[in-house]
Parts: sequence; structure tokens; C-alpha cells
Amino acid sequence: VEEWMESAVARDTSTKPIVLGFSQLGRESAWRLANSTSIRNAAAESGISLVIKNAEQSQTKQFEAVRSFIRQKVDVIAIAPVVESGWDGILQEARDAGIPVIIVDRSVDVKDTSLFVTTIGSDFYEEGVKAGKYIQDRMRNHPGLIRIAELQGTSGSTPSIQRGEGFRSIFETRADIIFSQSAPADFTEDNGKQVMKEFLQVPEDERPQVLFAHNDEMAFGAIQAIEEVGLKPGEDIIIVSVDGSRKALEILASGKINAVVECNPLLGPQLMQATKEIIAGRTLPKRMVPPEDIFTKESAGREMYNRRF
Ligand code: GZL
Ligand code: ZN
Repeated sequence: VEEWMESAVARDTSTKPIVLGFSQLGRESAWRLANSTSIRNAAAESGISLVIKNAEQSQTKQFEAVRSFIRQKVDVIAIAPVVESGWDGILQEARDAGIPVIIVDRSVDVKDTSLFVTTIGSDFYEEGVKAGKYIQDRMRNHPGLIRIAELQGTSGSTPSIQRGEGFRSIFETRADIIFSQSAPADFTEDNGKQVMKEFLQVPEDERPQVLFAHNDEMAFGAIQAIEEVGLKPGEDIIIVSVDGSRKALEILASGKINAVVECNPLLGPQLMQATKEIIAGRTLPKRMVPPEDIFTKESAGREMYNRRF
């Protein structure tokens, strides 16, 4: 780690702008698009020269992007990792090239955590807890068994793993709560609709009363599937999703989604600040978490206008 610190401190940024190479994982949701926009805008405002490459949710393409940043000799590399595993090798290549790495949004699971400087992203476990607490409260007067269906995000991604764990932690002691169906739908609307359709192809008395969708897009798809079998989303099936896009808050206000847990995509300013501090040779905390809330029908109206995605 020391070698890049010395080179960073020696570098005089008053002449050449800092060059930041960012491997963005995809374009799968409004959250992701807002995240990219926030990072582009913050780079422009900071005078940082940003090279952003989109991996269409492929880890292999992320590796290729990082290698191109190494060849280009960028000053700092940022990565929004599509899944947690498999990053040790490529991060070692960045270290061998003396280029510091910032992890953005999701996390990496590596043996040597000194391979990256910091992770800037949400507490996804807490988001799952918020969703679980909402359902626990909303269903408190529901008699008998409660069947919960879950649309997971990308398998092996931090938000999918931790939102699922946080949500389940609320129901550990409840024998009357069962997870009747749970499957990945990759954070996209089409997959959300397809998987929800399969969830609903059960006898009526085995249908779920609750849906936990790990992001808004999968909830939108699920709503279409629910309506296609003649059920009322938000009434026959209580729905909680995560992200908090403007579209989600509009649907929340209409009553077809019952609660939306906020997931803040606006990580650009924190990323640029961290980049500058690394180049200035300062040390950073290992973890930086943005502030987040939960929205219900009551707060949807007010919050709608604060949404920037
Ligand atoms: C969460 C982010 C997730 C969003 C999804 O921080 O990684 O990925 O919740 C997006 O919308 O696909
Ligand atoms: Zn979040």
C-alpha cells in the first residue's frame, strides 16, 4: 500500500486533472442510471476526469474495464461490483500497478481487504430489516399462517444477500411466517414479472400474502403478473420494495405498493471526495454509508418531489 501513497503524495494535481476510471456494473434499473448520473455530475463539478465503462452486469467485462484503466495508468480506479466473489486477482493487478481502488455501492469479498481503500455504499442489511419491520407491523393482525414470496436481486450480490438476511432476521422466532417462494430475478422488471408469474401458479390457498422485492423494477414486473391473475397488488398481496425511484413513489401513492425502503444512488459526491483525499495522501475510513429512510403511502406525496431518479 505504501508505494502508491508516496507516488500519490508526490503527484501535483494543480497541473494535470485527476483521472478516475469507473467500472459501472450495468443499466438494469432507475437506481443504477441515477447512480451513474450522480457520479458523472460529481466528477464534472470536481474537475476530475472520469472514464466510465458499463459492464452490462458481466463481471468479466468489469475485469476488462479495470485492465483498460491499468493500461491507461489512471490515478484511481472505482468499481461497483456486480457480485461479491472473484475480485482478489484483478485487485492484485491494480495494486501491482500502484493504482488505489475504491469500491462503490456493493461490496467485494476478498481475503486481503487492504486491496481496496474504502467501500462507499448502503447498509443493505439495514434496508432488509426496515422492510421486515414494515411487514411485521402491517401483518400484525393477520390470523394464521403468512406466506411470504421474495424476488431476490442478482445472486451473490451484496444487496441481494444482505437484504434477504436483514428481512429474515425479523421473522426468525415466528413459526406462523413461511417463505413460500423465493428466487432471483436479477433486479430487472422483465425477470420480476416472469418469476412472479411462476410464484402464482400454485393452488389459491398456497398463494403468498406478502411480496418482498429487492428492488423497485422487480416489484413493477410482479404487479403486472399479480394483476394478470386477477389479484389486487397492495391489497391481496402486500408489497414492499427497495430503492425509492419516482415511479415507485407514484405507485406507492396509488396503493399498489405498500412501502418502499430508500436506497440512495447519489454516491457521486462521496466518491469524488474520497478520490481527492487518496491523491492528497490522506487515509480514509474503510466504510462510508449514505443516509436512508423508508417511504409509505402517507409520506409518498411529500417525498415524491425530493426524488431525483
Ligand atoms: C443497491 C444497488 C442495487 C439496486 C438495484 O445499492 O446495488 O442494484 O437496489 C440495482 O436497483 O440493480
Ligand atoms: Zn441502500
